[in-house]
Amino acid sequence: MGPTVAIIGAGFGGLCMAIQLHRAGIGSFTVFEKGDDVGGTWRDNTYPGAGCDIPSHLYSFSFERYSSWTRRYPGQPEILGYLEECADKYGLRSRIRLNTEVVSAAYDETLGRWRVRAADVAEGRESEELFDVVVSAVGQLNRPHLPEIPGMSSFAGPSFHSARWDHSQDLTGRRVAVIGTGSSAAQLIPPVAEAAGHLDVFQRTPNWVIPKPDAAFNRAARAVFHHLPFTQRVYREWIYRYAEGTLYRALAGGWSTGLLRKRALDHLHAQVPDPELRAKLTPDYPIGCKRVVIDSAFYPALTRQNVDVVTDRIVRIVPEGVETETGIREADAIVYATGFLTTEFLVPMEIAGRQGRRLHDEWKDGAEAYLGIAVPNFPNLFLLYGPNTNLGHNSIVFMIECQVRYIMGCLPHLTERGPMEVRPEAMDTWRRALDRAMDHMVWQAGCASWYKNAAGRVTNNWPGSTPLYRRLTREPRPSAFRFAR
Ligand code: N01
Repeated sequence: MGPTVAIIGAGFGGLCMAIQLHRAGIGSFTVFEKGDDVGGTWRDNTYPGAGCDIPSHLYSFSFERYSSWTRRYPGQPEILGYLEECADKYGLRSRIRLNTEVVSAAYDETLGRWRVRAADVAEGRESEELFDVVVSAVGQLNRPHLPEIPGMSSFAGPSFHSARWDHSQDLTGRRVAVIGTGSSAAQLIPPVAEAAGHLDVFQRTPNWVIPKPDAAFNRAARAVFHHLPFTQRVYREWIYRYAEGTLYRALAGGWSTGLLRKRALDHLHAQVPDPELRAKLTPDYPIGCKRVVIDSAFYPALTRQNVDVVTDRIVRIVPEGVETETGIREADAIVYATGFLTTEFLVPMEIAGRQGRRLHDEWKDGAEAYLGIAVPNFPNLFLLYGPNTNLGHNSIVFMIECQVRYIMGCLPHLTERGPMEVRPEAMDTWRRALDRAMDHMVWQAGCASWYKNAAGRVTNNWPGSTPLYRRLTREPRPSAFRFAR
């Protein structure tokens, strides 16, 4: 039967955890999901053009390969469909409580179990249940960040965040303002530019952009993937190695930094003939310091007659549009493609460990976790896609699979020896190793990014290669943990 497990979130992480528990015959798990369906980020982000800039064959579970991907780079509906199929195939629907938000989890030391409180999203009614293990799978990019620009509420037209797209608004022929030029903006700007009468793109900092060599898989290619499954494995391995070999080395300051920079500058030159616009779009910080945008439609959209790239500082939002230091740019609708509250891990849940310690107090200087998975004083609490496990170069699904395997490896230990809690010494060693590795990475200096907290500490990214992470998480080392028995 095994321990009872509460999984928080039904996106890639939560579903992966649930599938592996199901496969291992550990039937007593419940997935809490505050949304009305599975899919996590792929349920939330429905803006036009939403998709993944990591190839589909890599951005999927290694154990659940899918021969019917229609494109090299999947669109949001296809990824969501994949996750829904996974939930159905493993019969997980009955284990997932939709529209149910975990508000708190408190470790009961007497019982050695977690008291998980969840609220019915519609009615607010709360209930509490006991679990042996809690696995948080809430992701890093689940809470939209709206900027604090004076006058935002005075705007006369519709305004919304990219991750909360208002599909009731028809932007055809309208004057649209998009604030922000990160990966979400780069994807939504081309279709919005095509529909809008006029589009103002408000860019605070230019991004490095490299091409996305997207293409449809024709029927022949799909048939090969379907009938010769090893070809999918080979293809996946090839993309994976490219990401590790070229992209990771660039982020780690290796020889490929110059190559990647040249690729981005060549891309800019090839797609933006106007030198004035090109100058606006040329970043002045090291490539990779912010997440590199991977897109081939973004620059062409910016060169359209009906699009202006506005770099004047935004002063305030006024009823008729966006006021910058040089005047008012009128708009009928505003899209905030302004990112997410990325460094506030597990917010707004209240998590209390031994002696009532609040996780958010423990993390007041920045979230951290041993292997990104375990936190001292929080027995039997495990994190998926936790602190320092984001990647700027490869598939997060890979990291999630490593973490799920590790947690599965912990279950026999905690079943046999009681609740397990990572030792502070193991955490200290881990922190020192991370700090040393971080020194080589491009994220540290030269730019602001969502990878860092207010104090400038990189709380989100994994500074090593993914093969190294896979090695480190291959199986739990019991000596790193304290057990109740
Ligand atoms: O958010 P971002 P995103 N005034 O934080 C600007 C993943 N993702 O949603 O750079 C004016 O990157 C801000 O400007 P600056 C991917 O990991 C993946 O685009 O801070 N502008 C920036 O331009 C990605 O990195 C896919 O100066 C303001 C933008 O808003 C992550 O999600 C697709 C502002 C925010 O960019 C987040 O991407 C999409 C202000 N007050 C997203 N505040 C895949 O394909 C913020 N900005 C896998």
